[in-house]
Amino acid sequence: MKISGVEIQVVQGDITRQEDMAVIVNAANSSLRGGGGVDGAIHRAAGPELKKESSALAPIGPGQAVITGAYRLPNQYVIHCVGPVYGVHKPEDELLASCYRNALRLAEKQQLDSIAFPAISTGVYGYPMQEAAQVMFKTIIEVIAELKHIKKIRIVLFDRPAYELHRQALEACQAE
Ligand code: AR6
Repeated sequence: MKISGVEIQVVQGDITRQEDMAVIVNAANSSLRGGGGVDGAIHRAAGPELKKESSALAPIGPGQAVITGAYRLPNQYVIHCVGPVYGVHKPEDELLASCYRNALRLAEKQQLDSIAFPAISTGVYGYPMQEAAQVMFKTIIEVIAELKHIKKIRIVLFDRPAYELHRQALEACQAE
């Protein structure tokens, strides 16, 4: 789907295998030292140099984002966002929106043309996926008008139900 000249894609897959994307986004924690889920997969694929660079930028709070190199990953950069822990960091919708907004602005500042996101906060951090998907697409669509360099935004979902849910959420957003 194209909005204001930017292609928004929803795919099922692994965020560490997005060879054609300039930058991938990590759902990190404030220590930026790696962890489970997407964070673990990204650090494993990138190799130990990533942790050296990212942990030197820590701590960052919920809603914030920083950019590092991608090392052994097939991308140029990794943007590390810390999502809100659902029910703990409030207002969680604002903090989750900040992740997407800050990541897009960081990529834009680097003049990158493509960015891939996982569904931040929807795993260990417990954010209900339907609600999180609405915040994600609403924020992306709000920020799109600011973008000059980014031409492709890809949302990468690990499993089939998450993929179906996000496809429907994007269609619902466009219908509004
Ligand atoms: N590619 C794409 N999506 C994935 C992948 C992958 N390789 N692996 C998992 N997902 P989570 P959070 C999905 O828990 O909720 C870490 O320990 C997963 O199914 O990775 O923001 C950090 O260090 C889920 O829908 O991130 C933090 O401590 C989504 O990615 C904490 O977890 C996000 O799940 C962050 O929790």
